[in-house]
Amino acid sequence: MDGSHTSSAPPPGAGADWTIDQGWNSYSPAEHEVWTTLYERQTALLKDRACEPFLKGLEALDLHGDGIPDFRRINAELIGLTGWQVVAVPGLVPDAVFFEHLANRRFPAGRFIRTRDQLDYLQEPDVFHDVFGHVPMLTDPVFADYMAAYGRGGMRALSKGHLAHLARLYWHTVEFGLMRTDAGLRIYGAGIVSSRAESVFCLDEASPHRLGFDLIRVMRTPYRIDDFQPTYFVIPSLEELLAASLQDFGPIYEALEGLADIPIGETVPADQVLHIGTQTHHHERPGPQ
Ligand code: HBI
Ligand code: FE
Repeated sequence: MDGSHTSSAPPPGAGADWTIDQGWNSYSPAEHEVWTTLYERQTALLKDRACEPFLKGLEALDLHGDGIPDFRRINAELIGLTGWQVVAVPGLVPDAVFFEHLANRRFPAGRFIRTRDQLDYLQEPDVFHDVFGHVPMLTDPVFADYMAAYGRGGMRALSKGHLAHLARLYWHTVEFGLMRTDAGLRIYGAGIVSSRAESVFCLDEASPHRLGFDLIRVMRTPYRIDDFQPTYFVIPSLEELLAASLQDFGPIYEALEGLADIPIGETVPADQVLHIGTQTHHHERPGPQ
């Protein structure tokens, strides 16, 4: 989600940094029930699909399924683990606000939760996508450092006009990333772990390509916001992802100037191919061109 479309002034009731009080006491029983339904469904599915750091994060933060967690309780644990905290925001926030929060180890999470008839998909990240999807990985010190490095990189990219390239890095890792493990491919992307259908599609289906992560390749690859990803990028480890983010992006941006995007769903000879997908899912649903 690129929040650059949001207006630059925070909405009424929000701070200058767009944060609001979570207002945990004002959630209704029905809202807590939606969280519990989603939580129980996803945890049953993710046992052999999500990566160890994610599953350990779920345990460490005790995000068990009895309703929407109170950010204050999460933060009491999370800050001690990696210095991160969750802050409530009304919805998508402007790019500069988003990156500034990440650079300071604050994860901006929507406080609202989807309704029962939106269980399977919603466009804007709600508290389930943000807190169940993103926050458990922030208990891992390496990934926590990656997210802070990404925030700093975002602040720099804004000034250099390379935001689109950097957003793709976020999308193909933080939202839809896979990793190689001794037990096989595992999910670490928040957009996948918070989606029942995509948690299956990304690992089991022959349709999507699965390619080895390469920083420039990822930054040349547009992504879908309305459907499953046609291509998933696989990192060998969180350490390698962090190392890639800590290099100087100046030469990377220069190299990208002369490189065209790689059309969605296509592969190129330099790709490290783990699986060449049939692309049948996307051939049947061409989506916006
Ligand atoms: N980018 N500018 C901006 N603002 C957001 O709120 C935002 C984003 N990118 C990704 C994103 N939110 C989602 O990953 C949320 O789940 C955090
Ligand atoms: Fe997200």
